[in-house]
Amino acid sequence: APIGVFDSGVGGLSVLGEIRQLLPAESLLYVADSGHVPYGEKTPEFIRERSQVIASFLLGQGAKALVLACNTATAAAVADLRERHPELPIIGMEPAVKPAAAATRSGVVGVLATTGTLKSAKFAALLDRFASDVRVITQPCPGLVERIEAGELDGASTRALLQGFVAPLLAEGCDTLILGCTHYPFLKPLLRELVPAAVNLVDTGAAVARHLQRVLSARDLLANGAAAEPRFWSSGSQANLAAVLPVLWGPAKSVEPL
Ligand code: DGN
Repeated sequence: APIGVFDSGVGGLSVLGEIRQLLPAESLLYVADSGHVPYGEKTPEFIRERSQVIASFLLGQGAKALVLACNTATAAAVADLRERHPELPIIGMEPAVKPAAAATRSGVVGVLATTGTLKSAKFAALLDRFASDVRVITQPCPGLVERIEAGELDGASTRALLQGFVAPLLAEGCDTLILGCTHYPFLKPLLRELVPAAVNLVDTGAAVARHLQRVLSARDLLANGAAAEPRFWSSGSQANLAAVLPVLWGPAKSVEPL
């Protein structure tokens, strides 16, 4: 059976890539809720509703596990989905505050994420648990997700926008930046140009793939045999997802309507 992965748009492809690399035998299903991107400024109620609709769709496609490859959707909806599907392995994202607190030498950590993630109770609880010894500065990044959805990973407008978000964090002495949105790992090459080499960039895609592996293994759900071709759905423009897939994923795939 396949693994169902979803995001508000193309950001979750950064997580899908980590899953493909670690678990090449797994068949993968991906839903981009592009008809409703970005999630960052939507209400938690709206995001919970969308997550229910997409989870039901993926279960209908036979998914044996779900990955919410979106920090914003995880903060708003993972508890609700787990309540509705108590038997189903459901993996979510969370900004890498704990690894960042361990990595910083300056004691100042910056978090780049959506407004929704930063305002959530889940994020507040995460700070309470792991950020006692470090100073954490949060930076919402409105507009950045839209640039990545357009496949613009290093154009002048993306560069200017990102520079504006990062400069105040560097001025405050951050030596570690948390990429707290699954879209942002695609900006790592550009970020590396914009920040000093000593600054750590941390994200959670690889850790989430390892967690998924442990959960599937514990339930004896790991695939054996060859993976089927991955399938992609979009609730918005299929042409847009098809155009961005070669940049963010690999050889062009057909995109189905959701
Ligand atoms: N990719 C999502 C996240 O990790 O938070 C949200 C992006 C968005 O829709 N704003």
